[in-house]
Amino acid sequence: MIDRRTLMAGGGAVALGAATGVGAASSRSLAASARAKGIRFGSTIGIGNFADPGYRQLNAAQCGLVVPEVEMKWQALRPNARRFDFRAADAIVDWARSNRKGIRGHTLLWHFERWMPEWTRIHDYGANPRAEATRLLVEHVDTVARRYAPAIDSFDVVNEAIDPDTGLLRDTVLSKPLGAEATIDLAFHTARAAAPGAELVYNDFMSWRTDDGRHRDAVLRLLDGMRRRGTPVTALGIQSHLGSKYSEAPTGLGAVDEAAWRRFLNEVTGMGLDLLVTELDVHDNPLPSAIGPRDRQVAAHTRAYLDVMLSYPQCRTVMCWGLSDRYSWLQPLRPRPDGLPKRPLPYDADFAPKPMRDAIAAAFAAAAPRTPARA
Ligand code: 9MR
Repeated sequence: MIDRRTLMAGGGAVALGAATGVGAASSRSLAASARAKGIRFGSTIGIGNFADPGYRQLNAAQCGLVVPEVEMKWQALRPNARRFDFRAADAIVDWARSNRKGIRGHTLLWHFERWMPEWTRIHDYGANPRAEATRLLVEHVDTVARRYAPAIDSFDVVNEAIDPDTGLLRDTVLSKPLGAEATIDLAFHTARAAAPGAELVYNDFMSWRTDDGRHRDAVLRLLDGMRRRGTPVTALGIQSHLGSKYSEAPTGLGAVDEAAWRRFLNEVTGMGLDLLVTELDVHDNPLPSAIGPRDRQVAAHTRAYLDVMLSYPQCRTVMCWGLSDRYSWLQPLRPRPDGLPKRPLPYDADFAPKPMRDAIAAAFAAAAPRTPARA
């Protein structure tokens, strides 16, 4: 027979577990499970969810590392050519520091025209557009990296510079007068000067999918070129939006080519670069409506993927792109055909742990210990 005290204690643990993800079944935080192997675990927080105290508490309990979802992008920091607005980014940095979390910076340059602020397109670049584009880029990267370098030891310097369909470098209003390669190089050199001790990352969404070979090859060409030119990139950020591509697989999460993926990772690490999982989530549109089978497939896919990634001792950072299904970017942007809420993250919409959370913890438990990241 269970007495009242035991019941109360158990009930308390369950209630606390639902709120913080720290319950009887998962008493060790994901950050602690990762840390035991020299890995940093974290997630993105920011616009739309940072104001939720329960969600901040979940992040505080589970993460050793946070990354602002939008607040450090040009679109958020630069209302116009003359001014920076650091308020939203500072609020996250202050919260992370007071909770003793590491912080990643995302992103000093999203090299994708669509995500540059509108004013950059109507800006007067004057008689020497090359000089003005250089001035704007250097001013931005230098100001942001210098301001946050004391708190941030890892920056996504350049994000998504490649068109995955053509394998060619994109162009933006800044890179047209400078050339795409020169723009990317300048961002890295400027970041290095402003944040001498930081990990400098090229971040992109090439994946282990069978149909992603062109994107993987293009990333290798870019990294190899940077290495030959002496561009100070130190790591590849692998976004890891699993299962996502434009075309939906009719069933399951799409075919993966683990051998090709390992060849890719071998090439990247062979260049002396570290690996980070920067934006893990699972786009579950092609999976069944029923929650049980759906969650199991999401978890199995996550586990298989992390086992490959963590087999590389150069992989010392794993970040989810959100912790709770309530706040996934995929929810509004890629709705399921059956209209049901998506379940792409380790915690459900009420912050209760899901099988994906167990899969991440199990992958950390199975991983070999590694020399911790610099921070
Ligand atoms: O999740 C982010 C979403 O809230 C923003 O509206 C969007 C534009 O800033 O960016 C999303 O995050 C992206 C990240 O910065 C880069 N990789 C893909 C992410 C999902 O689109």
